[in-house]
Amino acid sequence: MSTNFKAAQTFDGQVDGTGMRVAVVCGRFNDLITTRLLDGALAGLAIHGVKEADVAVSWVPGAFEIPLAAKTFAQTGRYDAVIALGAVIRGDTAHFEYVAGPCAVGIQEAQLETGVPIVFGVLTTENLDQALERSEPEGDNKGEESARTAIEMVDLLRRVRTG
Ligand code: INI
Repeated sequence: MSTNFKAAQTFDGQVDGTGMRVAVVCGRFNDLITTRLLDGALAGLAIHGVKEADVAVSWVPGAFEIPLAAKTFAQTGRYDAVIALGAVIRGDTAHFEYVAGPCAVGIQEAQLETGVPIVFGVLTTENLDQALERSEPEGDNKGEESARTAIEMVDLLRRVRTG
């Protein structure tokens, strides 16, 4: 007999986060952008049923610090998912490579090691305009997308773990 886990997944953004507890780790660097991502994530969680009291928001200096903070939240066992938000903008600094790559790799390692979904809601863009386009208050917003991803992954993993 096959089990259709796909039935639990949706492709139209309809996810249900009722009862889920979520930690959000947000980078302060480029906070013009990251506050927009945070607003999007909080709105997305609320729209999909996650209670404000079940959301913990924490700020870190920049994207480089996100993996450690996210992993620490995941290890507590108090959160079903962690959403990592940040903005790494290439501009004309070579620092980009040293921040964006380790941030992505660190987040992936942290979620694989802890078994807790940690969503990569970190924008990596060439310039500020691109970052603004991906953090629209009423349109395309990586934070809002990350909220849906977190809920979908929690739901999927629960179904897989309980058979
Ligand atoms: N941090 C970011 O979140 N985005 C950036 O674009 C960025 N740049 O370009 O330097 C950045 N640097 C800071 C870094 O994340 C650390 O906070 C810092 O190096 C201290 O560890």
